[in-house]
Amino acid sequence: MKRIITYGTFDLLHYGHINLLRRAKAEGDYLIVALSTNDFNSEKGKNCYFSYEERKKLLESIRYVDLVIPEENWDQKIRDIQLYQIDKFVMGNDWEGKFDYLRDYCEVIYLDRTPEISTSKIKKELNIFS
Ligand code: C2G
Repeated sequence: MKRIITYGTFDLLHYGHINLLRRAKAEGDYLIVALSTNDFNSEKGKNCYFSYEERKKLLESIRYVDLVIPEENWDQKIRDIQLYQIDKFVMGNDWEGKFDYLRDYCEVIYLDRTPEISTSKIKKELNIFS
């Protein structure tokens, strides 16, 4: 069974996120999403609309997602890959190259982002100031 992992905030879940999750799952059989906690989002400088629990519920309702775990810091990826016996680490290509160090532990794949949609664009167009 090929086990995949991906990381993110997934706030104001939109079809760009779904495109990523669908293609990540297509890389294997079991997809784990490491979801940024509220505290880690503060560290990332992201002001989330939905709480961790709300974002987790949304992700768990997606057919491509098999497990959601908390992402609490930048440094947990190697531990996660070993703990969950991950075969492939998948991220959108806005992160191209940033996680190549993980190639010592598993395959690293960067997938094209869905260009025309983003949470910040949604907030801007709905006039929600982050
Ligand atoms: N994404 C995408 N297309 C978009 C928007 C996002 O493919 N239009 C992808 C991103 O490339 C990422 C995933 O969806 O792989 C989640 O996006 P974010 O929630 O913005 O994740 P980010 O804040 O970049 O967190 O340790 C890694 C970080 O937690 C990544």
